[in-house]
Amino acid sequence: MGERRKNGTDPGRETGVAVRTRPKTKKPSLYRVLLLNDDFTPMEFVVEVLVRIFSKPPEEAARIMLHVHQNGVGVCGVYTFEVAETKVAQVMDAARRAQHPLQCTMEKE
Ligand code: TYC
Repeated sequence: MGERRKNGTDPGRETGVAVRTRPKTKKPSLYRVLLLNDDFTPMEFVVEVLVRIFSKPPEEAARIMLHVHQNGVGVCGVYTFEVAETKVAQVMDAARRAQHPLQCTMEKE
């Protein structure tokens, strides 16, 4: 007798059109935004960046800055791709304007 198949799964007639009433949702990939240490950017500037661009409370900003200072690299936040990209660009722009060599990058979590 005929085998029962889910809607839209007849192998010869597959159209690729979603037919589920409640489509499976896909969680967006997340990206870590990283600050890199250097010998020249003032500590105060890094703290200001973390407060202004990453919305960190001043105490947490100071803690992250010191972690980067001591370990060479640190996470300032985890965001979806476009948000992470925007934060990196904002940091690099602020550093360039202030003529500090501060570097910021992102990596997939
Ligand atoms: N190492 C810098 C100094 O001693 C401070 C610093 C911290 C720079 C974190 C960059 O991402 C950084 N002035």
